[in-house]
Amino acid sequence: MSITAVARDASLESQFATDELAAFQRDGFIVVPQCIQPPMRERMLHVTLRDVGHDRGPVELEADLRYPGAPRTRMESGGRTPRRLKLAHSRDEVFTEFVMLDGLRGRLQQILGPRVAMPLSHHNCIMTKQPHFSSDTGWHQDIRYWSFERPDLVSVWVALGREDVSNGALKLIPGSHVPQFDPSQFDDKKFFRRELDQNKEWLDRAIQLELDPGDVLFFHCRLLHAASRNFTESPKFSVVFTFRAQDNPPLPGTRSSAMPEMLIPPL
Ligand SMILES: O=C(O)CCC(=O)C(=O)O
Repeated sequence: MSITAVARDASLESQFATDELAAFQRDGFIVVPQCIQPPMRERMLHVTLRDVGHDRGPVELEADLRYPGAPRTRMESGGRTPRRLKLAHSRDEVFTEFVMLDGLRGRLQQILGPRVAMPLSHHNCIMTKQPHFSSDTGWHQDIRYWSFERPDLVSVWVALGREDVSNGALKLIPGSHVPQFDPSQFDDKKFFRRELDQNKEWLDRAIQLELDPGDVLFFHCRLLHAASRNFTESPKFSVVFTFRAQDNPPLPGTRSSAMPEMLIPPL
């Protein structure tokens, strides 16, 4: 299948066209090429390079998750390789500027309704894929460890550089945000089981995403996605935030309600 993508100068627009919104509802994702302009992307990259490798701010290490390809302990070679710089929003005001962009707020309001919030407890990170020590992420839905009244959140993924199969760009299964999968279709870590025939029907529909610097992917929290490790000699960086409708609050006493949220002023 071809990826539905916005073709105009998307950074100057604040809305999806009708067919673009329909594509998001149908596929569970849409890419807005060049959704942010180069100066904002460069500032995000500057913050990333300032913090990565300097143990600045909270970091998730590849060795902590031990996905295939990751160092098995923090002590071995590559054991300090970061996987995500957490709490991205607190690292620089450029991220508030990003969230306040008309082109982001307007599009999120079309998907989620007029009042939008950004939970700081999920994503809110700069994903990194480093040469040699990055890992493969299995097929999963982001909602698997999130707890909200409705499983209806949207994440926004900003490519700070080129992303393709060589450096571990996302793979997506269009339309997989719609069905109610049975829990038995997932393993004990809530990864979609590749060996089941009923799952293969879905896995056969997977597409490989390619993003250019400044492109923004909007994707639904139930969309099945995966990614390989980075096979190149250059790191890959992506900024990721998650949004919900204000009338879809986190369930009390869960990880999803453990941190404050940013309420986004309507456009
Ligand atoms: O870039 C990757 O490996 C996948 C990241 C991802 O899907 C996630 O953290 O939820």
